[in-house]
Amino acid sequence: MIIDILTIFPEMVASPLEESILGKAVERGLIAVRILNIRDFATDRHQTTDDRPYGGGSGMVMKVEPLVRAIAHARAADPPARVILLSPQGRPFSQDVAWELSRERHLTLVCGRYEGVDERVRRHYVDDEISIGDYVLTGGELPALVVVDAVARLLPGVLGCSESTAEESFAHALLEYPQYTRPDIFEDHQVPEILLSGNHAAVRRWRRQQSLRRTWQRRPDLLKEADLSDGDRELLAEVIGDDGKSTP
Ligand code: 4HQ
Repeated sequence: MIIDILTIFPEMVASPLEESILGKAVERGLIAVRILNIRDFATDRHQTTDDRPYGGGSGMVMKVEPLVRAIAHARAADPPARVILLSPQGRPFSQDVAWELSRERHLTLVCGRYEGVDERVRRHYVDDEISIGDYVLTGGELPALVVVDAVARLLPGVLGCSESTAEESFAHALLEYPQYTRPDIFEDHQVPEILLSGNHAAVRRWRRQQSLRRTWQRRPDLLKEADLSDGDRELLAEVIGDDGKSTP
């Protein structure tokens, strides 16, 4: 998959793409990330990318010409890009949206700054608009990295075979069960006995029950979407009323 990131702060997005799983994915050619500086597409002497808003008011607006030239450059590639603007007004990003984007061959992520981009860019030159959440950031760069990270890990070969994204999508809508590693006792804190038992069926049951309980306690909204089996309902009934803080 080709991913372009259009930004006036290329250094802000570069290093996260060099580390760890994303860095490996790039090295192995599973994703090709091209960071394009919008400033390079400005045509005036000062390479201006922003200007004052028509109608007055505070802050600056990203100019239409450099953005449209940068987008045209990305679209001219083969295969042509799906162009996505990161903005609080976009459709909410989610695991489902990440799966959807993972099926594309070429994405172009447009990062705005200041008060945002000229409305004509949004209306006529962008295919999709995505928000990573209901809070206000200083620019679209961090949201673009969030999207790249969530999408890249779904591509075949990006994760080691131990972490299965298909399994994840199956279990989807439930929170993860608690994880422990050595030592089995740290200060006063014991790892739940069942995890040391070697009883794989009992461990599976306990983990499923923990996922259900956590989801019930912290994200009941997710539980409404999950299709629970009769067995799940029984597991949940056993632990409803637990405060989630007591030792399991
Ligand atoms: N911004 N999800 C303002 C965001 C944002 C978000 C991006 C701030 C664009 C101009 N983007 N700029 N939340 O807060 O995507």
